Amino acid sequence: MSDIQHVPAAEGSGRIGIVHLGLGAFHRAHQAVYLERYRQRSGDLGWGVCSANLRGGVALVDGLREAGYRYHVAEYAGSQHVTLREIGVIEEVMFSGRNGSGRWGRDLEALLARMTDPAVHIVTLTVTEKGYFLSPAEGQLLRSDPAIAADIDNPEAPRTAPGLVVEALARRRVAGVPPFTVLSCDNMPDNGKRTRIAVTQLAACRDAELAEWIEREVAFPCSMVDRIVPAMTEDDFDRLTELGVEDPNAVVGEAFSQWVIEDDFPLGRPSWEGDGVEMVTGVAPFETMKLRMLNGSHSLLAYLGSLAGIETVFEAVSREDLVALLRRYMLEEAAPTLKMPAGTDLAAYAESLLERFANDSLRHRLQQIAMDGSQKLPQRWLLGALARLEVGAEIPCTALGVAAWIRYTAGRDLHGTAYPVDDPLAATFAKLHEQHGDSPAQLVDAFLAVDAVFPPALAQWPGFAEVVTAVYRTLTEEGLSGALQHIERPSP
Ligand code: NAI
Ligand code: CS2
Repeated sequence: MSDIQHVPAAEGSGRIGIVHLGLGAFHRAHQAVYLERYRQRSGDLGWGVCSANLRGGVALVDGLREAGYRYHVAEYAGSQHVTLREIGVIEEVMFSGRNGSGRWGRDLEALLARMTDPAVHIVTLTVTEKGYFLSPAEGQLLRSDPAIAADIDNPEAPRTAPGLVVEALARRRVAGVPPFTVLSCDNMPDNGKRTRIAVTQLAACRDAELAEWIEREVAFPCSMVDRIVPAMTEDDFDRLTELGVEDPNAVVGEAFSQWVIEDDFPLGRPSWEGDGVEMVTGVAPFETMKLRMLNGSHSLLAYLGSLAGIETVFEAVSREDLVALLRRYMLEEAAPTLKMPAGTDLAAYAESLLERFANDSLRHRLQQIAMDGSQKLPQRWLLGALARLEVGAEIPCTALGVAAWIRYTAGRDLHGTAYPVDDPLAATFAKLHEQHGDSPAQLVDAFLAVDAVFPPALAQWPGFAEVVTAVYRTLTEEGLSGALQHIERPSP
């Protein structure tokens, strides 16, 4: 490493104005960095963050408390340049999940009190797609999910993110405190609108008037978030130690970062446009572009690469055939489905993504990206694929991706090596493999019939199941290289 830049945290502590749900790697390396930069630039200490974990992540909460709420973010621009930032803007951390003895809600009352505090004007979320408890394809609240059912039965001691938001808003309403703005920073299409649906549908289960008040009074702006922040590995910690950073709460990411937000904050917000945040009136085109091009490519690499025993994104894009697949997917199957503002150069965007994937300082594990496929596929591939089919185009790359994902959910790669399938629907998928594993055609049909994932219009599109089945066969019989060559052949 030839160029290392150190940036200390702003001096002093401030007032908490934001509560964040989902204290994971991404929040620490994205939102917290923007707010730290805002604090340093403006000197305004009014937008400190209380960050909470609701499910897992208690060690990080306790670790940050022990470390006096300071941690580091290493931003790598390739292997020659790294910026080491100290972050101090997270000033309070909480854990409201299940503790070691199985009891829920360690800091729950303190968290709800903080969310009810009139000084808190924004609640942000990165709880992963499944943390909203919406059916992935239709975006409706999963009322019968056990966690949501528990929040319906016992709304004052919520366990889910939507449950916490509903209870906090209910308490603010009773106390005459105006509602905070709810800002989802998860990789979902229309993430604000989806969050609104989760929150209002859950509120309606307890009190129709509360649901109407939320619908009327609460702002749920959408946002597009982008920064590649892989889960930390031992190797990452070792490299930080070599750079003089001994920090168990540190996180690494790429230097690139983007945040586009719809400007709808009735109680105010930090003037973070000075720190690179793009405030817009409609975020949808950017969100869809990022989901279909970046995340769609990521998912292609995740399932195809994992099946072939490839470990990281960097390793995957070291293969020319996979890079060719991504280019073709992005330019022929994703870009034509996007309606971008004039002047957007999608070919240049595709190339910039390939460059970012080739960052040799990140160990972005394909198995991490492969997680929760059922929650990710509709917005990354399936809606775009349907749009292409509707105009008579072919979708060989997406069909290969779908075949690879189906095969991936068997929990064994093409060499027979087993891995855990981490997905809320993993048990359903295991059963489908058990029942139809011997017949690719039946297996594909059974998967396409899972309407929580596949929009019926796509599943029933004439010929779609056949294309997926054919490429599934090639993939399992001839391996990754065979399947990639197969889709390169012009159609007869
Ligand atoms: P992480 O694994 O470090 O953290 C996951 C967070 O989600 C933890 O705080 C965990 O407690 C919480 N969570 C998981 N399931 C939950 C549930 N059912 N209910 C409530 N909370 C739950 O992951 P990371 O990197 O922080 O990513 C989280 C999300 O951030 C992603 O799913 C994505 O939507 C978004 N994101 C991540 C990027 C990245 O490169 N890591 C980039 C862009 C967006
Ligand atoms: C990845 C994303 O884990 C995944 O599914 O595709 O988290 C990706 O790294 C980010 O969206 C980049 O902004």
